Amino acid sequence: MRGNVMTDAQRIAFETNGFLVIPEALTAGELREVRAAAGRAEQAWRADSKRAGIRADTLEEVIAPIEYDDVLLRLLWHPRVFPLVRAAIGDDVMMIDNSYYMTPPHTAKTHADWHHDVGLRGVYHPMSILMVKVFYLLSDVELNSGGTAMIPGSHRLPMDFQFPHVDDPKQMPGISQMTGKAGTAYMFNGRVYHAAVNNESDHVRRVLIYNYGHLWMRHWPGYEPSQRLLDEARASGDPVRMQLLGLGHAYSSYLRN
Ligand SMILES: O=C(O)CCC(=O)C(=O)O
Repeated sequence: MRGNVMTDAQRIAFETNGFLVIPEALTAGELREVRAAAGRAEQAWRADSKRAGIRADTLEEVIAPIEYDDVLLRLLWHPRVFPLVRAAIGDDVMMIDNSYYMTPPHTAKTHADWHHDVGLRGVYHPMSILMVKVFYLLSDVELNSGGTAMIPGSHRLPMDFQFPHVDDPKQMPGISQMTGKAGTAYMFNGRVYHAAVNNESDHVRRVLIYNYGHLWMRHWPGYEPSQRLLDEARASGDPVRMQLLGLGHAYSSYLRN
């Protein structure tokens, strides 16, 4: 693994809290381009109800935005964010799933109550990182915008740790809410206990999500890359692009540069 990609402050934040905020991860120009691409994806998705996704009052999800537009595909290996993910996961990093979430205004309840994304029941191994998820904010997110809330340090707790039950996600003790301007990114260890708070604002909350794990894992069911994306990745000859889409030997491939 390449060293010194994270600053000391980033490394300490990620190890102790389990998450890291990357302000201005997208430049103004990138944000414009990504928003336009996400808008095109949303339009195509809305025009065809057979396209995979969630169409609910609490959440609209375009499944696999990387299939819709190369701008959204290339965010998988964004030059300021992907090196941080690779530093956290290791050189066998692979994409697990990817989504475009649109949380409607004034949701009656959250689309995602408190949970871990990953963890091995019966195995307490707090130093291992199985998944890292990156969120890119495409809209400004404030405390009441339906954003992610996390419990700092909860990735170190065993899977059977008893968190209190709360009716409103914001009532969970000790939470830290992810807020920021559009263009901000944050990444977190999938073992961190997290939720989305209710969107009490007048605005749709828009985020792109890229989830990463190891090449020996499987893509989340329903998020497997299409044959077209795999063929294009092979044709590109780009080892990062190929491995992120799952091409390589599960037990011996890894990125070398
Ligand atoms: O929408 C959010 O902020 C939370 C999403 C979530 O819980 C997840 O991706 O696992």
